[in-house]
Amino acid sequence: MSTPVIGWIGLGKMGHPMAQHLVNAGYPVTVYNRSKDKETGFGNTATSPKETMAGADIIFLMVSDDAAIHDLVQGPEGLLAAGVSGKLVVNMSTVSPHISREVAASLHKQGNEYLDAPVSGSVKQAQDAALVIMVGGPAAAFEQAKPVLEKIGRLVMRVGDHGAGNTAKLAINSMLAYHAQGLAEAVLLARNNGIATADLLTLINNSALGNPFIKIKGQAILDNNYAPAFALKHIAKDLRLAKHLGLATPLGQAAFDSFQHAEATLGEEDIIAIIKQL
Ligand code: NA7
Repeated sequence: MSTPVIGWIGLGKMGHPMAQHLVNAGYPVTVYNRSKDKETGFGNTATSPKETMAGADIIFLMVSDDAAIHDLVQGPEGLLAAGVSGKLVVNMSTVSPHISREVAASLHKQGNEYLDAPVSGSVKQAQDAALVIMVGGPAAAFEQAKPVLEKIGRLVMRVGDHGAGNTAKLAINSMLAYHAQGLAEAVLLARNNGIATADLLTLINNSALGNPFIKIKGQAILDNNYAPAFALKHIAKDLRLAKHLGLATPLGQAAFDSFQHAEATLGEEDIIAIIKQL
């Protein structure tokens, strides 16, 4: 297939570096973001999702949540309003499997294809093109998107049909919530009993429990730096979505309660800001 024309919608903390990789790889890319200031630096911009859809072969979405997808797809200036066919929409946002299946069905009616392709990894992995990308949707559409996704991720894997990528992502992010809360609780237990946080983190990072997440978030606790790499409000959303999938285990319920409670005051800070609530 000749080089596909790319439409990219959503230039937040994740979407911006991801779209930039596709520009750097030589794809013709047109971007759209609701707040126009975030489009600065990109050559080709569209005035609406509808225009983005009409002008591209593969249209990527990287936005906050189900409500954003609903607006961008069904809205008066949304993807469906373009009334075109033969396009592939790849939704990389973390959303519910339910909305993925709904959007896939609406797009199919017009003769378009859809993949859910959420990512594991945060801003650093997005900047390094090292995301782990899990895909739900038909194999043929997957093969079409794969070469483009490989410019953004270090692993691109199809796990099933529409919604399967979202389901895998929610399982992973429930575990992410346990890691964040677990690290915070261990630091507090040690600190309250006279162990320096720096010492505890050195021990953890040299043990079997040391991993990139614990290393980065441990450093954030030491630096008292809660600027969002992965905003706490996003994990609160993911746990709500996971609950709809049946998350009701002891850890799952505890993490759900903890992050819902923290969202009102700490939602705009990083996930590890959960330590401030505890
Ligand atoms: P950010 O940095 O909070 O960015 C969110 C993006 O979503 C940003 O481009 C927003 O546009 C856009 N957005 C949000 N709501 C809407 C609506 N209703 N319509 C159009 N566009 C919207 O999030 P991240 O980049 O960190 O995360 C993106 C996804 O990856 C998310 O699913 C995470 O869970 C994982 P704005 O600039 O506000 O106009």
